[in-house]
Amino acid sequence: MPQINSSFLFLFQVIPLSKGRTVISQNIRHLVIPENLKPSKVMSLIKSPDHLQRQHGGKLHFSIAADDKDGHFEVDSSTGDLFLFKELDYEMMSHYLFRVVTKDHSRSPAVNSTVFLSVAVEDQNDHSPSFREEFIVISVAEDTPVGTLVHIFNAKDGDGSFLNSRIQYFIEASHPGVNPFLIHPSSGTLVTTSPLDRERVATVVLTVTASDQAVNVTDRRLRSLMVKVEILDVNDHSPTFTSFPIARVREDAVVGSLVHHITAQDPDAGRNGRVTFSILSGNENMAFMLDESSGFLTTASPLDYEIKSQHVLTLLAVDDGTPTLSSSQTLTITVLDVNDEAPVFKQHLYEASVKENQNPGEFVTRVEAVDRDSGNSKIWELSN
Ligand SMILES: [Ca+2]
Ligand SMILES: [Ca+2]
Ligand SMILES: [Ca+2]
Ligand SMILES: [Ca+2]
Repeated sequence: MPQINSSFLFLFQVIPLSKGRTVISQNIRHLVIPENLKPSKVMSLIKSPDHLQRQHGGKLHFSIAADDKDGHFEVDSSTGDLFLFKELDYEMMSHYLFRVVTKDHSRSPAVNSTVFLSVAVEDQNDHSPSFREEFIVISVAEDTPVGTLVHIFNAKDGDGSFLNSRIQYFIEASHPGVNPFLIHPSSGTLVTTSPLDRERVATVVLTVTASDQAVNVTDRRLRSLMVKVEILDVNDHSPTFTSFPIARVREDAVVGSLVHHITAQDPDAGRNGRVTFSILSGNENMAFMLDESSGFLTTASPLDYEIKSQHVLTLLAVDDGTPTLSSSQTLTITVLDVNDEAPVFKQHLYEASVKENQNPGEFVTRVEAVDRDSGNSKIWELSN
């Protein structure tokens, strides 16, 4: 009889057989084999086979029951050594149960005995976690509240047992300090941990790593995924005027002359930052025209310092977001006087008389003329 390790389970069963006195004794032997074991001898089913064979006159014959052969295990027919013949794969098959039949030809009729071999394959960490892609792009609006779920990572690990396929995640940002995201180590959910601002950081590149949890830390396998997070713009800035709120224009400027270049800034992207201009109020008699996209303010009709020396316009800058945001500016335009008025005497005719003996330089009369240009009212005193 094969010598059996004390930890093995014995199952003896006597079955009445039609073929006379053949006795089949059944027992089960359990063994555990790591899945990465190279084909080799696994064990001896019989302690000291030579001795046993001598006892039985070399007439013991071992074989795996024909129905149980699947090519992974072989038994040496004379020594009873069990060989692993083909590599195992826990993920394909984690357990084998087969019978080894021993025929003792030294007796007549031959006596058969059967051993059940129960082979548990021990999982090795031979699969790495894997992501479906190597690079992904995800996008998130900049007004996303803190704590919002942005993405769920789901790496798979082909190992069959719990820890070898259990995955833990961690992330690293390509620019340290610029990482408004956190990943849950076991669920793989990516959430925002601080407010986003596209105008400050428009793109965050993360490396998401999945690691299995093999018992030996050195056996753990990792796989990484590059993630580009695009922060999508939200219209969260109003345009702000950058042009000076004061302008000057000569009163004789021809119609269409450039008065001022109105400019504004809006840091939002695309339509959210596209600014157009308009005159909200103060453009009496349509004196000025403002090009809504270029911001060029030109004269639209002749100016007259003497009629109106200062124009105060309220300008509006509006972006193209949804909804739109706007701001206004008061622009003061000073009309510069030009000497475009001839002096006009207050009287058509001045009469005066001069004595013939009057000394040169003595007062004769006073004539007064008015010039509508600024500061040009004059009084002349005529003297002899
Ligand atoms: Ca694994
Ligand atoms: Ca495995
Ligand atoms: Ca805007
Ligand atoms: Ca924005």
